Amino acid sequence: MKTVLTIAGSDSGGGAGVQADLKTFAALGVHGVSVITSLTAQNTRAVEGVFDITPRFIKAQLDALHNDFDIKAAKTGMLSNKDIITTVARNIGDYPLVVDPVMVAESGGRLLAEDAISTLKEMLITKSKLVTPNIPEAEVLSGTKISSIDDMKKACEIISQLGTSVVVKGGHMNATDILYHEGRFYEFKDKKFDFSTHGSGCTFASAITAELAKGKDLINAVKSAKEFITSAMKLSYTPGKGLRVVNPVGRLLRNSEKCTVILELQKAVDMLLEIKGFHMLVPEVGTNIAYAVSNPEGIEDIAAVEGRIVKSGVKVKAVGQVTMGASKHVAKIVLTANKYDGRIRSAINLRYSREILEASRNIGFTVSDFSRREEPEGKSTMEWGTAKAIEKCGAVPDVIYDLGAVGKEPMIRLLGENPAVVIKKVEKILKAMEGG
Ligand code: PXL
Repeated sequence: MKTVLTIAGSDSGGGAGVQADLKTFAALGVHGVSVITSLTAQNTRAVEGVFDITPRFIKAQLDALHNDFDIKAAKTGMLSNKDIITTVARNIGDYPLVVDPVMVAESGGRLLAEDAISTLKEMLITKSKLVTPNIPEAEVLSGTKISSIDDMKKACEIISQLGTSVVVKGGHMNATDILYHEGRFYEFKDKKFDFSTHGSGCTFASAITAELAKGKDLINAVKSAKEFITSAMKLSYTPGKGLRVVNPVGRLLRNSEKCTVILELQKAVDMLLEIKGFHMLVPEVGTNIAYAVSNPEGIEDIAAVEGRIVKSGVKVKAVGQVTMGASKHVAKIVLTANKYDGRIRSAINLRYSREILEASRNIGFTVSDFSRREEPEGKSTMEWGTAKAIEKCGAVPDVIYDLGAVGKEPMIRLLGENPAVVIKKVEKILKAMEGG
């Protein structure tokens, strides 16, 4: 593991500052060490207090780290005042430095004394490999007004005269970032979010620093960091009563959850194929069983069997592998049901028969239905039908069926929290049918 250093303030609310930096480092697989410059008494609504650490103790932290670690890259965030900047500049080591010229918190609190800006420029930015201002910060550092991409480029050139590469972040404008590096401009475009998030600047600079430490060149480090911050913003959340906070570990958790979902579903499919009499429940078009990650956003967040599960005689087999996005039909049922009840993440479709429905009712399953004849044009049948059946029932039922239409096989679907629960329902139905 490469060691990466953040020199920044603590955000007691956990969204920005050192807290965001260390989450980002962990998510990107580097060892994070920290020098804390200031404590803020802060939440998602406001900075309620600032307590600056003494320059002496900031030096003590730097010395302790230099005495032990081989630091590969460092970033600075909140530096609060002139003395802190001077201390950091005098005691920093000889590794690539990314300066995030933090001035004001997203909630509005001042994080850098007005009279410290020239010190930041002259003592620290001059030592940096990269400086990462947002538009208001770039206006202060360059002494220009920015309202276009050309203005951003002009500001880059002016700031770069301090002897550094510059990336001006366009989040306050059109979400295009402009990097100026060795005399050339690079544009990084992305989706513009219609909300702002607390901690995004810290996370972006930390991601660049981690990528530099891992050996990427500056252009590719910025490119990776842009992708990282975009997903951290997409997965942002509201832990308090104020601003949204970025989620640097969101993508990591999502990916690990996808692996768990695939493995669990694979196991469930193996079990399903072993159930005696299961072939009686498989429709002509085949069946599929789907399992979603928590809070799925699309069918790519839902695992199923590629090519479905099909029968020939009494033999039932899975055509392909369990993968994300392998089903449209059953996945849309799960997606829709999950919007009504976040606990529901799995479903299977079964052959329609009155016997199966009767068995379901006898067990005490809740049963609801929809009619394809009432379906409005231009809608996805599975989304519309699932919603219709749920609303009719007042909750997500165990069973949703429809009687089909011309060229459309009638169908039964079982829903549940996970594949194990759904398979239990399959087994109960088979048992009840045996008894009846
Ligand atoms: O996002 C800039 C920032 C940096 N450091 C600390 C902060 C903030 C924003 O609130 O609190 C400690």
